[in-house]
Amino acid sequence: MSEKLNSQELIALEEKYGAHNYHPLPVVLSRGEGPMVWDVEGKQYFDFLSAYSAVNQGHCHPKIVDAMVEQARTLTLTSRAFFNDSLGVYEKYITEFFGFDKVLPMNTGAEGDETALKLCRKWAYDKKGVPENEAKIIVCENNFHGRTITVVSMSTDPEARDGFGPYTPGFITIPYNDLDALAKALEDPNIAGFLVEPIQGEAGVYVPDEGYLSKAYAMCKAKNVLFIADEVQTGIARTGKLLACDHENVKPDILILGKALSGGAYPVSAVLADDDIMMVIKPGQHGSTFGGNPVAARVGIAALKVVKEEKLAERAEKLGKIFREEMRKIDSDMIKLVRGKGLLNAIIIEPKNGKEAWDVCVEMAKNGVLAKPTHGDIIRFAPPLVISEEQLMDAIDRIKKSILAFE
Ligand code: IF1
Repeated sequence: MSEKLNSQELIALEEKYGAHNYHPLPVVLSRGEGPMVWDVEGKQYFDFLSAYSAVNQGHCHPKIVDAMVEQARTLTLTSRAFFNDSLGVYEKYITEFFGFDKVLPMNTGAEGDETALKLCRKWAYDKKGVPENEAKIIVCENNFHGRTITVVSMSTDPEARDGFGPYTPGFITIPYNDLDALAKALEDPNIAGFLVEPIQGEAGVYVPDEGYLSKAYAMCKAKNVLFIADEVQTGIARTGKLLACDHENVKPDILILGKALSGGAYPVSAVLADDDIMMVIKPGQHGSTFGGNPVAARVGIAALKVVKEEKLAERAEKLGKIFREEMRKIDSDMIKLVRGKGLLNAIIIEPKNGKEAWDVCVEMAKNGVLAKPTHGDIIRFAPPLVISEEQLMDAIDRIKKSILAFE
């Protein structure tokens, strides 16, 4: 039996045997519970990334893990060649939970976005009368919808996109939070849909102006264009409402969910729509080996139940306000801006004495808080929504101490 490997040895294994498609902070985690994680040496951290908002219900939530283990011991996968006793129960639960006629179950967020793109194009040809192969979908600059070739074909981020051509055609890019640009793009009769993140997470928690979503939705309806909300990161209570679209009472024509749909226990994603859209996909036109498998179904139900039972949206709303207020009190010229909604927040870091966001994150890790910079100068803060107010204040003190260490 090999003795327990330490962090350095485990990092060396990933360095030698794993693709170098990430540059992680030098922290090796081995256990998680609620808002806390522990590294191999036993050091405890507040997790302020939540696996990019997949662990909203907290690490290893007992109700979610129990549901997963019980189903995993019973029946894990049937494929969709046959029915099973979990999928229909989950489909009823999730469609009633979010208020849509139907759901198409997939596994990852990117698959959810790809599914939404196929659904939108098919609807355009079958229902809107757009000429075959002419459908166009409007997307926003600085979007992030996943890593597949078609999804990065929509990206404006050279790091995500360059070197992977040739690209999928049929996308029109407009500035985010710009209704005039949307109005102009909507003049094209072959526009099938508008795919948008209600808050741009990867772009640095870019919150659009009040009214942007509801006005954009109305403009799409006026032009018979589908409004497609990618709530993979902003959904499932993260921004203080069940969905970020709920802040403006917008019901998207197509809703994409992922990440916290499983509480981080298992890959579960979903595309929801009403019959007039969903029924354009016929048997054999779309699918996935694991999509809608029994374990995903039971995990999805358990994860959504926790959101309601523990009032996670209300918690995110209340604690998010406290977080932004406390961040804005920090007396440091490194903090250029604090922005966010619910418990999806970010600070923009002004480099100081050659120190930047990465250095702040390394210092925070030393002080027991884990977060990671995006786009160089932005630190995103997204703790599990189960964090208590007392724990939040403790973590805020550690964040303050870390930032003031550079004064
Ligand atoms: C990575 C980013 C966040 C997403 C939205 C779809 C997907 C994501 C709005 C795809 C995924 C993840 C991917 C992960 C890091 C993380 C991320 F930094 F990449 F951009 F959260 F902002 N729509 N986001 O945020 O879902 O296929 O990954 O399940 O690729 O490094 P997925």
